[in-house]
Amino acid sequence: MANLAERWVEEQAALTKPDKIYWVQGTEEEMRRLIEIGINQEKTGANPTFSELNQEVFANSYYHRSHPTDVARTEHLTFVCTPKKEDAGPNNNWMEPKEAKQMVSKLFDGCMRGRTLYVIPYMMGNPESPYAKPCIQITDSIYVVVSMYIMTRAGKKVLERIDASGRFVKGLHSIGDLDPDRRYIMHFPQDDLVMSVGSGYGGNALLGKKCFSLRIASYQGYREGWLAEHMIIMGVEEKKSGETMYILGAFPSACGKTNLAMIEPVLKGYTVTTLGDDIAWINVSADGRLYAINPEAGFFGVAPGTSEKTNPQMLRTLKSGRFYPTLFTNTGLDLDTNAPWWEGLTDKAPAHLLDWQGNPWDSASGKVAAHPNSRFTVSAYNCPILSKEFDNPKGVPISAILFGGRRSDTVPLVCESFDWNHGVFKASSLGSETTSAAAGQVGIVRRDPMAMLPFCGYNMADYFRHWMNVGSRLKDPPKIFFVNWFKRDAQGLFIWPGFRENFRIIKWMMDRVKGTVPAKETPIGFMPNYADLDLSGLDIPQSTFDRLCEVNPGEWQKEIRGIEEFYGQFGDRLPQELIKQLMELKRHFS
Ligand code: GTP
Ligand code: SPV
Ligand code: MN
Repeated sequence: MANLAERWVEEQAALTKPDKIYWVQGTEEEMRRLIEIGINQEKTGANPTFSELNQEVFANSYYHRSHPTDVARTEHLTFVCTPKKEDAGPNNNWMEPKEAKQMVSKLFDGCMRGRTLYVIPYMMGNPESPYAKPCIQITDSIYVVVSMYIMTRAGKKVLERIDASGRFVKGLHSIGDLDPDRRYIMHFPQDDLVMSVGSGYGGNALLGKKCFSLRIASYQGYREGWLAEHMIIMGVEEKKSGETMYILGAFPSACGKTNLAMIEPVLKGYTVTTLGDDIAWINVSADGRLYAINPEAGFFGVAPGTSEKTNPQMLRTLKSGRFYPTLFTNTGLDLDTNAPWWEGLTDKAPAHLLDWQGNPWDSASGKVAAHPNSRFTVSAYNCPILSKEFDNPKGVPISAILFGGRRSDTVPLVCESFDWNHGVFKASSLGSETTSAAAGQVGIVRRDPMAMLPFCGYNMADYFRHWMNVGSRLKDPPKIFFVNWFKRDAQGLFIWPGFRENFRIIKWMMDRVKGTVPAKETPIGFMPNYADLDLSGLDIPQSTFDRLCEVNPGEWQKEIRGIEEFYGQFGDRLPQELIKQLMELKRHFS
């Protein structure tokens, strides 16, 4: 009798009817071969799947141009299919599971005719970790295969693990015909199953990432007592004491996680190491502390804005090419050097540039050369500051959690919550301006609790309760902080310089965790005194600081109305504690 994995693959092949089935082994030599096929034979829309880039500028790198309508996650086509609609919650699109499977099965029927079906066995998490999960993704896209090879621990060894455990997370993926009208990203939390058709874009197509490690895993965590979060994991070592503090940070898509995860401190005496830039799985240990692992093995990061000045460690990572190939998707292309280019990489654009769609770029056109959501895909092992704890099966102990959003007004530069439940309340009501990481209007404030609105695989009211339950199991819960790097002045310019300067705020948070600095109590939490922030070398006078830290009653009254409206959708399911917290906040501003 065929084993579990083979049987499932056979069933999917019977549905999708590929010409060939190929089981990915996970070797470097194999990836070279697949990239070659992507260069010479396989097209994505009108373009070859890959073209080789200048290996002297970015070693071991390849260029990919997507279909022009397939450039971001499509949240309106993403569904959580639980038997009961209430269990998916108002935060998810919902379809009845049987109906959903029938509907997408029609799109999968025969969709791989003339194509090869690739079977990718992969692990999320270091296989040595008790928290790691074996998975299989099926796909008909070579771009997806190579991306999964970079982003996960892929290879046939995983099959032994599946045989031993009898359980794996299933992902069926086809790019279909890349038509947005026939695109669906369907999650079946009860079946550990994702079915995704019609897109080759990261979060829609690399099913180990948002689909499994957040949507399905958040539900697993809810059932099993742990958390799957849209968070970075960073270590900050104080050179003097040799001590390292591990910090988690959640920000919505394209709001600064990757940059913060590998920040090069502007203050002397500290070293930052990176453990993750997008996803954290967080467990409560026997000693009542939070421990986090990053289930991923690579970074799928936003290209625009990445430069020697803003994120030097990422540029080093991208130039390394040491362990795995690096992909650039939908950036511009410098015709003179055959190197990728994006807005912000250099002050001046190259003289001869193709835009992300392959057309000659005209600097006078006012259009961008790189798509705002153009991305790189690069192995974490190529990062020079990867933490030596990256592969620690247990994860790292967490001392602080920070949440941030993109807000032009209202939300101050930094604020510390009074305690765990207050932190959960503030995180549950977090607002952020939308970005180009998801299709739709950009710059609209929406509630994005814990930066998980598009990624929580169950009813968020239950999720908030779960967060409070986790807190009640902790001996000495980490402090929870809120930051906003994106406050703007009347001209629309960012007031805070951001990027590497953000370390000054990290330093203040660490001082607060250690209890070495006092803070001001305000209705929304504890805030820094001007004198306690190290702003040396920056031109930030007290008046600018006051603007960055302003708590404006009018703005907060509006904020409270937004929170009330958001909470209203959850009815009785919303924990009473959150309503109590909201009432308390309201009392201060009425
Ligand atoms: P996802 O991969 O979508 O989850 O995004 P992310 O949260 O990792 O965001 P990332 O660090 O890639 O940053 C997104 C955009 O914001 C990039 O264009 C950055 O250059 C820009 N950015 C990051 N940090 C800052 C900051 O401190 N200030 C300002 N003004 N921009 C920033
Ligand atoms: C995000 O949108 O939050 C990302 C990119 O990290 S994607 O993997 O496409 O979701
Ligand atoms: Mn993300």
